[in-house]
Amino acid sequence: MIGFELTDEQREMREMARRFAQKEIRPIAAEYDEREETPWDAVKKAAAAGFFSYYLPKRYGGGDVTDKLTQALVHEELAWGCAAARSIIGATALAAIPIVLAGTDDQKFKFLSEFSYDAKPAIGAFALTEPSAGSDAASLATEAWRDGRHYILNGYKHFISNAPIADIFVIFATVNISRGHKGITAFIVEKDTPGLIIGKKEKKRGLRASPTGTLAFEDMAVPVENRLGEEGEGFKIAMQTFDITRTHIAAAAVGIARAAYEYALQYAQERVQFGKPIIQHQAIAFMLADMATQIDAARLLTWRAAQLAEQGRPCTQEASMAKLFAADTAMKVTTDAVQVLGGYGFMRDYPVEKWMRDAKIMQIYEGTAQIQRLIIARQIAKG
Ligand code: COS
Repeated sequence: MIGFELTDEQREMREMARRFAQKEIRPIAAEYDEREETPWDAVKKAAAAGFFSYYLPKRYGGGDVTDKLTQALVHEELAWGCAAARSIIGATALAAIPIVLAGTDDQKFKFLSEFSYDAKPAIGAFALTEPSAGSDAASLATEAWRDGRHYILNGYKHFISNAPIADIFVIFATVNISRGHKGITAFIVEKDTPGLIIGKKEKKRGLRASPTGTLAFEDMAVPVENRLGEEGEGFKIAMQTFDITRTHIAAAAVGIARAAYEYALQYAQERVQFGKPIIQHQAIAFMLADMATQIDAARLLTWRAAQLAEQGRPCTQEASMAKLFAADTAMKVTTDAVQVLGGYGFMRDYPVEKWMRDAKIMQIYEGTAQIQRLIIARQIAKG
């Protein structure tokens, strides 16, 4: 039985996220994009409204809205407001979810509760990527040596979302590089840990209000009780996290595409050329028809992946399909929206070119489009 009806709770949460995005995020999006600054005011308001913690279990201070489809609805709305603001919240979830999946009760109490302070929540960062380990995450080289009650970490990470502003980091390092992915181990690290060096903030094409940066670890001592899972379990923890968060990215991509489509549709209804609104020219009408169809298809793939994850069923393939299709849709729809607006679309006085810049990273972060195809291909080959 396939149902497309949302429950009252899901509709309510979507409405709340929509109102928040309309009132608090969309109006400031262009300004913070231009200044490449973190929109702290919106971040604080988002925390007060519960967007940093609604999905965490009540036992650890969260809002207990653990339903994955509801999470997808929220990510779509927040990204509709501004994909950079959503990314600050999403990258924090990317650090919190491995703790939900693999943390001990003590770790959950300590760290998930910090993500749940509505007054000033901890910002999270997930540190996997290295200069020589991007798509090939298992080849990471940051090392962790056991020394009594501590691990000593040395290494370097880059392209880490939220790194310049994070309070809590989930860091992946290897305890034995010769063991490949079986040596990778996850650690929870607090920002004032000696030896943690927060490096330069990257300059980016899109998502410019969401800070991304580098991290270095110089003999950074991490207590054994901050190891997440067992030695060698880190890679699987990362992959299981992606099974959930790739659906968040897919939903965010749908949100960006919807923003651009709505704007282009309204423009096409108002803009008159050759004596009639341009939507009455088939060239434009068919572009809008394709945009609407692709957005619906991307959303349905996203909802399916979220629903499977919610039911605790395997969803690796479906999450990758959703992320792949939704990210490509966001890129195509935003590019076409610029085209519908013509010269206006190219100008920074209009929001469409920002959506096009923001869409690009959806095809790259949390696994490129090519990696999603690799995952799907491996899954279908397995049968
Ligand atoms: N859930 C649980 N376990 C998983 C899994 C999943 N979704 N995906 C893989 N694994 C397990 C495999 O079962 C395998 O375990 P065993 O050795 O016990 O059989 C192990 O992890 C290694 O898997 P695999 O052989 O597929 O690893 P690869 O090194 O070939 O790479 C990809 C896997 C390419 C999928 C992975 O490196 C990846 O996702 N890369 C992209 C990284 C990324 O998204 N970076 C962005 C960083 S955050 S912005």
